[in-house]
Amino acid sequence: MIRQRRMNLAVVSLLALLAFSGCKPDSPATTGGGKPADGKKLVVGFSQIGAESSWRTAETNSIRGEAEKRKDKVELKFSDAQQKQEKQIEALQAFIAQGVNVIILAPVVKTGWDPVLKEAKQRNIPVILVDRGITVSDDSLYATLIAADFVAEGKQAAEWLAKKTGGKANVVELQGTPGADAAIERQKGFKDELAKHPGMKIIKSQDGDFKLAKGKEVMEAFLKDKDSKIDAVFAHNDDMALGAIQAIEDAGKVPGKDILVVSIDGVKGAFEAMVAGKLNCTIECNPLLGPAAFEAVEKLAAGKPVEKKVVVPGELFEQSKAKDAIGGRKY
Ligand code: GZL
Repeated sequence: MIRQRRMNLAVVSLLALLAFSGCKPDSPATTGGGKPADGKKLVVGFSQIGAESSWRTAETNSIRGEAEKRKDKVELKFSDAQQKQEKQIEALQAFIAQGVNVIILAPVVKTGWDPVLKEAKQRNIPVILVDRGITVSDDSLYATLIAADFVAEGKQAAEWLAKKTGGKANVVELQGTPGADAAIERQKGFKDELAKHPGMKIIKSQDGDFKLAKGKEVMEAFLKDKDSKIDAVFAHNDDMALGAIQAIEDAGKVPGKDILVVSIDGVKGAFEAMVAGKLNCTIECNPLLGPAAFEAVEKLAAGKPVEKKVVVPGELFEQSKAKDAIGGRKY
C-alpha cells in the first residue's frame, strides 16, 4: 500500500515538473503583433533584400507606394539589407523589439530563418513573404508567400530556346544569387526541361548575383574560352542578360543573332533590348507586389485568414511582341 502511494506521488511530481518546465504551448505575445492599438497607426516592418537589380527597385517602389497611399493609417519601417541575410535578421529583430504589427520579408536566401521567425511568432507578429520562398521547420512561421512560379519560368525559357534552336545548342547560364529561391528554382525548371532535348547542353554556368555588372563580367570570361562555341545565354534575370549583351558586343559578336539571349523578369530594359533585336525573349516576373502585400497586411491586422501561397502570374515576351508591348509596361 505504501509502495503504491509512493509511486502515485512520484508520477504526480513528474507531471507537475513537466507542466512547468517550458513544455507548455507558446505563450501568447505580450505586445506587438496583428491589430494596432486603438487610434494608433498600423506599423509594418519591411525587410528588403537590397537594390541589386531594376526588378528589385520596382518591387521596393511598389511596396513603399502602397504604404504611402495608406499613410494616414499605416507607418512603414523600411530596411535595405544590401543582400546580406544577417542584416535582414537584424532588421527583423529590431522590428520585433519595436513591436511592429506585421512584417513583410523578401528573403535573400531560402534557409536560416527559423530562429528569427520563431521570435516573431512568440510576439504574435505575422510575417508576409514576398518574391522569394524559404525552407522552414514549420510553415506556421509565416502567414503567406506572394511569389511567382520560378520553376515554370525556367521551364518556359528552356522550351522557347529548344524550339528556336531546333533542340540543338550549347548554352551558358548566368545564375542568380546563390541560395536564393528564384535562382534555385529557375535553374531546376530550365535544366529539367532541357534534359528532354539531348542536343541542348549547358556548357558553362556561373553566379552573376542578379547584377548587370557581374553578368557582364561572367559572360566576358565565358567568351574568352575559344574552345567552346556558345549558341545561347540563359540568364536568371534581365539585368544579367543586359550585362551579357554588352559583353557579346564587346567581343565583336551580334547578341540576339550570333548568340541568342533568353532571360526572366520583363523589366523595361529588356523590352528596349528586344526592340533593338539584342534580347530574344524574356519571361515576365511581376515585381509590383505592393497591392497584394498590403491586401494581406490588412487581412492579418483584422484577424482574417490569408492564402498560404499567392502565385503571381507572368507571360513570355519575344521580339515580335516587344514593340507593341513596351508602351504599356508598368516597370
Ligand atoms: C524574383 C526576384 C529576383 C528577380 C531579380 O522574384 O527575387 O531577384 O528575378 C531580383 O531581378 O534581383
